[in-house]
Amino acid sequence: MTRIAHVSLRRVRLPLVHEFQTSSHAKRFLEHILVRYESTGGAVGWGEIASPSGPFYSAETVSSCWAVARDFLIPIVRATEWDHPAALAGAMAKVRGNHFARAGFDMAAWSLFAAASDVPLAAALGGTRARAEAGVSLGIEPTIDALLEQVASRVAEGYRRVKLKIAPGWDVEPVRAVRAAFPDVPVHVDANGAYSESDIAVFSSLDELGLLMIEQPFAPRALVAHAALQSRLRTPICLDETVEDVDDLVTALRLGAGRVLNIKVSRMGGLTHALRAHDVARAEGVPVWCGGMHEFGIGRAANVALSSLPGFTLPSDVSGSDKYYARDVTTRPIVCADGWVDVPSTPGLGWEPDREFIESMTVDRVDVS
Ligand code: OSB
Ligand code: MG
Repeated sequence: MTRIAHVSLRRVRLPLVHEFQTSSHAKRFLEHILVRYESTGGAVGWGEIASPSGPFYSAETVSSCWAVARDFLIPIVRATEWDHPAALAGAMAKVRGNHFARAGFDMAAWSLFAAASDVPLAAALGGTRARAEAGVSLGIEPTIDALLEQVASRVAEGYRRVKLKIAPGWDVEPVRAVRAAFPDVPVHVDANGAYSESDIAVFSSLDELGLLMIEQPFAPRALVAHAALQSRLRTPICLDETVEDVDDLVTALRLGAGRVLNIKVSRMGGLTHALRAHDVARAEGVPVWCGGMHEFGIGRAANVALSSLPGFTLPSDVSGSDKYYARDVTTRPIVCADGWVDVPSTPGLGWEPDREFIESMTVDRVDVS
């Protein structure tokens, strides 16, 4: 049985190498919360709470995660004895919602469990692939030329699929330009729920462009609208924000609201829940891929491990650390070579957190023993 003796939270701020435009503003740095466990037996685990700073992707923010972690999750973790990460996830499930916050704590349990069991995290999860196929996510650029430049450099780096963010006013025209300039590159688009049912014409046009998928066209809870759109399109709809748990997935599949699933460790509430979504999707014949939240090296390592599972048959958003950060929180960066990220075969997370660097970039801390 495992009992956690020490829990540390570090709110860490890293500069971004390429500022990206969100629906609200341009970002130049990101803050994520790193979670460190030490068990009574001396085993160590790390997790990452990769919430965006504002409540625009989900309802969570870095500050809401900080408060929920400090006031509710730390007490649960310190009071629970567990033999498997799923048991700790079960104890944390009495906290409603707050999936990003719970995901960081669940990830720390898995990385500790894998390290203490002397197996790689990927193997502990049931992963079977030696490498993860890497796609890259490109934000809204100031001009189409700037976007084409981004695509060219990422394709030259070897990325095997390009995802383009779209929003009203930045959709058919830039996507058509990318398809014309790079006809052989697999492309998909991600709307992050920015459209409504009155925008059907945009999706009819996108449907002609041979895209791999159209991700999250409508608002998260608009399941019926997604089903109606999917019935009119050849291009598969991929759900992201809509699916926060396995029940959402079952509902979406029953309604025909999508044909592909983006599994994010953060959005699902951790690796335990991501694994369950993978198993359900696989049983239903639904292809999945691993989405990202601009993770630092710890969350990114979990994404790589998850992507080694057999149902991850599409390229994941597992770019190298260098796409976002000049220096990552691990002693070695995560590297994407020729469009693939190797799944580590060393026990535990597979990358060593750089504690000195983490402390130097920390803007707030909590330590409970
Ligand atoms: O919808 O996939 C998304 C980042 C922040 C919020 C939403 C999304 C994203 C990404 C990031 O696309 C992809 C990555 O981490 O490489
Ligand atoms: Mg998305």
